[in-house]
Amino acid sequence: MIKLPPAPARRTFLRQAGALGAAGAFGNPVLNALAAEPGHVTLPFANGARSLVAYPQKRPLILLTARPPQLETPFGVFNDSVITPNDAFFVRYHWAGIPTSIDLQTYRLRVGGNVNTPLELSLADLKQLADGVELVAVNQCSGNSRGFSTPRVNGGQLANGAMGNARWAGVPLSKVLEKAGVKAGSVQVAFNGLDKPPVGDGPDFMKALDIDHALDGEVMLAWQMNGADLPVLNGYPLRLIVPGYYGTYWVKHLSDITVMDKVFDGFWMSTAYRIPANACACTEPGKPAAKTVPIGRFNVRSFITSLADGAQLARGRRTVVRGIAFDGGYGITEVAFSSDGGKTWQAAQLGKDLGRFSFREWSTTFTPSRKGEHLLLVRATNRIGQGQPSTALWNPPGYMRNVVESVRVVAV
Ligand SMILES: Nc1nc2c(c(=O)[nH]1)N[C@H]1C(S)=C(S)[C@@H](COP(=O)(O)O)O[C@H]1N2
Ligand SMILES: [Mo]
Repeated sequence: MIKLPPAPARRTFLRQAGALGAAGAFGNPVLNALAAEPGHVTLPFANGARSLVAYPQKRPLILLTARPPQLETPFGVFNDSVITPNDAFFVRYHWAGIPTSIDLQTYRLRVGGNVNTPLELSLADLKQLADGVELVAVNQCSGNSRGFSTPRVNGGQLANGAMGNARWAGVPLSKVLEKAGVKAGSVQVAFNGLDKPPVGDGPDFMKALDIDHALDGEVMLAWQMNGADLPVLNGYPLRLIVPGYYGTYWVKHLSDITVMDKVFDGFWMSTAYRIPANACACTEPGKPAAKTVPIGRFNVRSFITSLADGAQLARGRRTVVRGIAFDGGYGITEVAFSSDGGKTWQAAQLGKDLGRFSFREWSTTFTPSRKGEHLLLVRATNRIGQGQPSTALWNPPGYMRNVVESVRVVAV
């Protein structure tokens, strides 16, 4: 049985986080640059003051809300390693009714609906059902970076830390559906987890995938993350992995899989997590989209991780600049870097390829030839030629931000 202790009392976490801060936050220059005072960070937008709070199985992370727990990864973590450690991985829930203890003796995954043989599988059954598979994949919240939207939008005011890259281990969803026997005429598969809205509060968090997507052999049921059991807050004992797709589909504490003979019309598909049905998934502020569709694959993103805004460099000295790039699964083919605000670009070196759903490391060098400010930019391109816009696209929920990112450094 895994038991989730209550979140630390405010005083405890401030003390813990404070001790950490005194030691220089994470010993990481990027994070330190953001740390306003021990145990706190100030995200670079209005009302960006946040506490760093250590939840069970987690190092101190940026607290967005306590009930439900919503934690953002301090950006410096992405410079430490291309794989996001489990204890630093972001946490997102919609309802405070999250499972606080899960007993593997009684835990069952139910597979039902439009199938020949409904199943009730223990985690042990599931592990024996098919050969295990592993995949490195990015999980990113639809609203990652929402706090930068201008004009501002409603929703969790996140900086760039509602994403993470992990090696997931489990079985393909297709194997489980094949075992149950999907009946002809099936249209979608719906997924539910053990968390519940507080009584009378609203619709249970459920998501659905089209039947072909669910059967594609890529969508996974994962019980491990980076070689360990899933942290409770990341979906113990089992979660859905939908490679290349926004985190909203990655249902945690998965308990029910229902094959549907019609389109699933639950709130979290039919009303929430929808984007304008146009090529940019964007609208003019004040002009609602005529038509919307469920959010889908990630667009292309890239970040400089090794230098924080305001970092000082020595004039004439060569500096290695590093970062990460990723997309919705076509694979990053090119990363370009500019040290003059986008007037000229140079190709960066791509790092080791951990698969087309993973963060891809990149690096290049920059030697500031004059004193003063330099605007560093990075932009990536994927295998099908998708890139990043140089001015931010906007939509009412603040989803899918992927503007070319910039870091202002000062040469002295
Ligand atoms: N059971 C359950 N699964 C869920 C959610 C939730 O509220 N409940 N939120 C989803 C959303 S919107 C995101 S972004 C991811 C976040 O995954 P993480 O908390 O492991 O980082 O979980 C998804 N899976
Ligand atoms: Mo999300």
